[in-house]
Amino acid sequence: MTIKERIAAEIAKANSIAIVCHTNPDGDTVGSALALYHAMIGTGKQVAVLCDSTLPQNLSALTHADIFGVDEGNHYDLAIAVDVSAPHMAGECYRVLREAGMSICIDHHSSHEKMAKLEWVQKAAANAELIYELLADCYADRLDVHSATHIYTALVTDTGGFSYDCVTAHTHTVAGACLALGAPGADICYLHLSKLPTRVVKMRSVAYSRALYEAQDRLVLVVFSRELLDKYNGTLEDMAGSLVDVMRGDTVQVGVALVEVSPRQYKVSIRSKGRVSAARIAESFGGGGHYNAAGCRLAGDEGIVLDRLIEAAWPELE
Ligand SMILES: [Mn+2]
Repeated sequence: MTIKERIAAEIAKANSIAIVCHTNPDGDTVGSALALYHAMIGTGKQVAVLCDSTLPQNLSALTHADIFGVDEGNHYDLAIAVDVSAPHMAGECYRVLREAGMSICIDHHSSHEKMAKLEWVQKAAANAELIYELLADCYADRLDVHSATHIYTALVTDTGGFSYDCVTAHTHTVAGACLALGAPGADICYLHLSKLPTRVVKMRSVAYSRALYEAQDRLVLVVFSRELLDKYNGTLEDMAGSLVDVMRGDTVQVGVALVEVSPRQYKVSIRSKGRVSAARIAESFGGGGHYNAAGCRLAGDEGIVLDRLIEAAWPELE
């Protein structure tokens, strides 16, 4: 019996099933969960899809997205975690996994921590690649435009539009199968990779036009001041990806975005390229993060905050 057949056998046995996503859900955990849910429709089973946090706007348009709920203390015969790399990533929903009669993890993270009785952990660019394989092998009649859209959304969002190192020929094979099933590839890419409210595009243009380029254009700082945020109803959510455009600059090694969350209080996002460390800059102000993507908080007059950041970034530049 393959691992996929074992999973299908557990699903067949269970009457009540919970599919569990990770907190702060992304396209991969949501797409994986909904494609799996779609495979179970019509089986007469009672299936819940659980997540600790609410869905981001651009994922709530997916078929079945309204099924998402939070843990209400119910008991399930079977709980299946998708794209959940560690118990804490399930948040409160970890209880469901712990207390279910049977538990399964389907995950693609190399850092995966065992948390279920049956584990299918396999390296892939997106977890939805595994879900596709499960559906193709065991629920082929449930592979249609809906599940293909779920899976393609997961692939696109987890790979930055197939642009990351982790993308393999298999990723593209699955993507090709989804397109053949009718997934609207171009629409999915626009919705998840590029679409923004026009007011955000306008706000960013103003901020970019005032950006500070330092150290022979190796360092760029962008300020979203209170005045700018107020003018365009800017929120912290609008800031996701706000450094992508400035990091395109071929001389730029470090990009910094300052968001004035309240008067003279700044949330600082730092991005860097290659061996240049964004984390070290953030750490010098008590923040942290990943090597090339980090953040911290700073307080004070804009000019002084900028000077402190420039001073801290300078030694990191190459
Ligand atoms: Mn993932």
